[in-house]
Amino acid sequence: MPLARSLSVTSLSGLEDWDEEFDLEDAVLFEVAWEVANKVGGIYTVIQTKARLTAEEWGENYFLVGPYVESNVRTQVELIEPTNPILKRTIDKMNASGCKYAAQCEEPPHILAHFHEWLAGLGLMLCRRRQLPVATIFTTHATLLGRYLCAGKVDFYNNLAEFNVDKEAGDRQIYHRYCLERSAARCAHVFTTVSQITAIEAEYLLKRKPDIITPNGLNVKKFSAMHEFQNLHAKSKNRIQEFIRGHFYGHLDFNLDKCVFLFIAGRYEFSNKGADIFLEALARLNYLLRVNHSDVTVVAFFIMPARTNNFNVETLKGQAVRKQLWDTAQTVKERFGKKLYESLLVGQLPDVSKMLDKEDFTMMKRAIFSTQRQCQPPICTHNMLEDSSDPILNCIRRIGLFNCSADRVKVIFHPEFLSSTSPLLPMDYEEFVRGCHLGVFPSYYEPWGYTPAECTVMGIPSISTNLSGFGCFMEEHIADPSAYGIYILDRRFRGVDESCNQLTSFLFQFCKQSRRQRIIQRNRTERLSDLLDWRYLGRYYISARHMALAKAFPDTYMYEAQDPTSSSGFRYPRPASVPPSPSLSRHSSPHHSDDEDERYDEDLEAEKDRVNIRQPFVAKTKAGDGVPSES
Ligand code: G6P
Ligand code: 1S3
Repeated sequence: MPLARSLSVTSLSGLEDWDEEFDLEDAVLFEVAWEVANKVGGIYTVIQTKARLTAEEWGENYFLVGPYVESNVRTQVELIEPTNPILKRTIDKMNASGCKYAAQCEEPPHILAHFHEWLAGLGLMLCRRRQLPVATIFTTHATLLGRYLCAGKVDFYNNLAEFNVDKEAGDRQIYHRYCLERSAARCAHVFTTVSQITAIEAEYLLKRKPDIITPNGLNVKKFSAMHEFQNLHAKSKNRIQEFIRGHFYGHLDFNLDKCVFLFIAGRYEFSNKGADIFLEALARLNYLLRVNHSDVTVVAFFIMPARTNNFNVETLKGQAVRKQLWDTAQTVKERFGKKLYESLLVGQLPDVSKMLDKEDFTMMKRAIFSTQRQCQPPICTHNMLEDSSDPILNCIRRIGLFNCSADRVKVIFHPEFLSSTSPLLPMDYEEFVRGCHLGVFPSYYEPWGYTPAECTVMGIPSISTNLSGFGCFMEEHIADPSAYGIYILDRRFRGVDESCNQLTSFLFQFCKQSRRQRIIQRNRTERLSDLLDWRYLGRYYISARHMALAKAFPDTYMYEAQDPTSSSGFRYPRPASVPPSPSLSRHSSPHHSDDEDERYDEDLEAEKDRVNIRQPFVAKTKAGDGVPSES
């Protein structure tokens, strides 16, 4: 029997060691998903951000397979010829005669195919059904039934063990899709999911416990100047403020400098993503800010795509009016400047009372007149196709947050993903997030949750929940998450009303922070980014791949699983400048000493080095341990 090739690393050192120690040259990796170069939701982000690290490991033997969508191919794909002759021949044959399996080649490579979600699951089942020599991995990013059950009025997490899964899937007319998902999970050599909470869900609903949890990472951008992300926040915030000036024209009776920008973004699943509880909490916050005579104004953005037929007139008009005021001010400034210049040229100080003439005043009066407005600033930026049944709009109608003057909380619903080419708010999502103060994601169903993770790596605090993969992951790895601007709402052990009160309290405390406290908190938030970097989290995918290869080709590969306790060594300590008593640090208002934070930074870096948080790894036990039996 040929000697089994070990796929574990012997030290927790850098990526380069992978290349030196493991020869994956005769193995080929296919990663198959509906969202390859096709943005629908979070899986696109997983694949897109992970690609660079995976390509570093697999080089030219890494292939992504997705749907052929002409517009996406044109904008996202560079067409090239495959260099591997076997693959070239295979692709030629496929092109010539449809998607037929061609493998009569002499020394075929070891094939590893990683399928994401039920949509790609059929390929996995066919590989197994036809007994192809392919190692398979199935990753589910959410279960179909979980998503459907949660969207209804079901106490999901307390009844996981009780569901009659076939009946529930049948009742919701998703039985065929459910069967695909369940079979793919059952057939795969290795089954993974994105978080512990979804692993439990999968065990009950798909009837297989995942072999490995593969949390989602991001490509963390590090700036050479440490505080560059703070400058970016200020820059992006200015642009959001410009938009607000236009949107609220005629009603700008609040201080923009004391304005706090909150946002929720994502797939439009009203209760799964927690938009319901967010709106309710905003109504309560509005009341609290009013009775406490707060000078803070909150603007809450809802960025969730719904069916529309374009921007509405009132919203576009707002930006046009703002632009007109700007142009008027520029014209008057130029005329003023010219008169000043002429006066200086002849050696005279100007007569200030004559610097603005009648024409200037007429121009300015006309501009001011254009800001007269009979209606309130709009809630929604677009014409909604289903306005009367839209859940966000209906909830706003019920709770009465209508952007009135007296309201301290204003709401803007932008039912389309953001784009830098928009005539309304010309910013891409990243710029927008950077300009906000707090991301609010109080999800009930959230296998991972990229939105709060994206906030974190940009140094923007966020609220997530202990029902989201991200929230649980942060709770596990950080001693005092809220001190770092990671607020984790309890939606697991509290009723809806109680959770809503907790959310209101988080928001109210946040609004009470001074600018300095917000700046300190953003610094702390940004320190967590290493934890969410693929350079660290990519190790779980590596481990899953090795496990699958070892299972499918035991004569060639050997998987050395890890002692699970050794990986959980890293935990961010409480920041040095937060008082140790939980009651004092409860709402994490950062009390501060610069020296303490500097010392803390040094300690933290040392701790990161100790557990090698920046490096990929696979630790080991004896061969075969941890490898599940065939299902
Ligand atoms: C960053 C900038 C500061 C700015 C601050 C505003 O830290 O570097 O110049 O004053 O953002 O913070 P705020 O929380 O009020 O938006
Ligand atoms: C799913 O997308 P979603 O927003 O429907 O997959 C994402 C990527 O794994 C995950 O972050 C999210 O929680 C899931 O819900």
